[in-house]
Amino acid sequence: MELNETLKIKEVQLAATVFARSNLIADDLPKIIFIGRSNVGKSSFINKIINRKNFAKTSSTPGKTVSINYYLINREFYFVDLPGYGYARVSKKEAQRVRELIATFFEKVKNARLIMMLIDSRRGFMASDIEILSRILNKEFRMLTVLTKSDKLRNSELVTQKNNLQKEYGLKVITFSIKSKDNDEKREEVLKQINQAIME
Ligand SMILES: Nc1nc2c(ncn2[C@@H]2O[C@H](COP(=O)(O)OP(=O)(O)O)[C@@H](O)[C@H]2O)c(=O)[nH]1
Ligand SMILES: [Mg+2]
Repeated sequence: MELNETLKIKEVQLAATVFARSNLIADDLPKIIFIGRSNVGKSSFINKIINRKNFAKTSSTPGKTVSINYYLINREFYFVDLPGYGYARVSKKEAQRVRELIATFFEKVKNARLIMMLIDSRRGFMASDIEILSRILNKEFRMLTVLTKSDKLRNSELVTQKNNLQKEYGLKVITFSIKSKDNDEKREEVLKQINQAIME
């Protein structure tokens, strides 16, 4: 496949659901990683990108997914769906378990090509995001920030939020809403970024 050609998602398989660090996938296939606070809209975003209705389970009960899900795409690379962090109503012990699982994942991951960090556009970066970000930036992973639920903000507010993140953190930022009419175009844009990350 050529660089810049749009990636086609032909096949998606749930390759693994991992609860313990000893079960993390250790192979060399390229990995596209999705991370964000719980309830940020990560499952909705992944479903849109892979074009499946409810492959990544969406839920109205935040803090439920404490596993790492690996979706094998076209038998070539993985989408890695990391557990949502920062949800106030889980126990301290559970929150700690999630942080440790994420930390171990980033220490051990092989061939991480792109990290998509999802941020609620109404909230911007929160303390728990910064904590995760500090781990990621240390490793110089390639990153794309996705401001989710953009339908909840006025366009001018969205632009301000986007510019802030770009200026303050030097991040590449896109906005996304499951309710927007342009999300097919957004999907194409994201697939292009993923393709580039895999090809390079
Ligand atoms: N208004 C709005 N709601 C969204 C959007 N994306 C997700 N949601 C809602 O936010 C809640 C959490 O979504 P989910 O994808 O399960 O988030 P996750 O916990 O990060 O995986 C659900 O009720 C979704 O319907 C969006 O773009 N706009
Ligand atoms: Mg989810």
